[in-house]
Amino acid sequence: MLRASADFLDPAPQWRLANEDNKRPNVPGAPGTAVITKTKPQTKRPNLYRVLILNDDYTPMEFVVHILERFFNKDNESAYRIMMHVHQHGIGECGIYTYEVAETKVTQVMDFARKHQHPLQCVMEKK
Ligand code: TYC
Repeated sequence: MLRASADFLDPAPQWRLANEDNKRPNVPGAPGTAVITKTKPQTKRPNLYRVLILNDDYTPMEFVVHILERFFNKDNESAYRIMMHVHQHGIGECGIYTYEVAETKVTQVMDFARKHQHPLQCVMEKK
């Protein structure tokens, strides 16, 4: 297809010439200064939240491993490693999620622990 030569001179879509929307006609070849402005990208990165579990003296190790497999989709090896990290350091990361997903995970873990009468604590923090 044959294209008008001006097509090749058009800036990329995220760029626009400031004089595209002013009163002066955009006369081809006319002298003047073209001010180019960058528009805001329309995609925003979501805020992310870490879901953490805390150590305690009573929750069985196997129960914590099960929580990590069931609610955080960890394989048995990763779940065991995270559980031991929490056991030894007091706190550890289960995953990183958007606000609503993180909140759901915290609720699921707290409800499940309470149902089984374990004092396991799960919290979220903004990254
Ligand atoms: N400290 C617990 C025990 O010795 C095990 C445990 C690990 C508990 C991680 C909670 O988040 C936790 N039985």
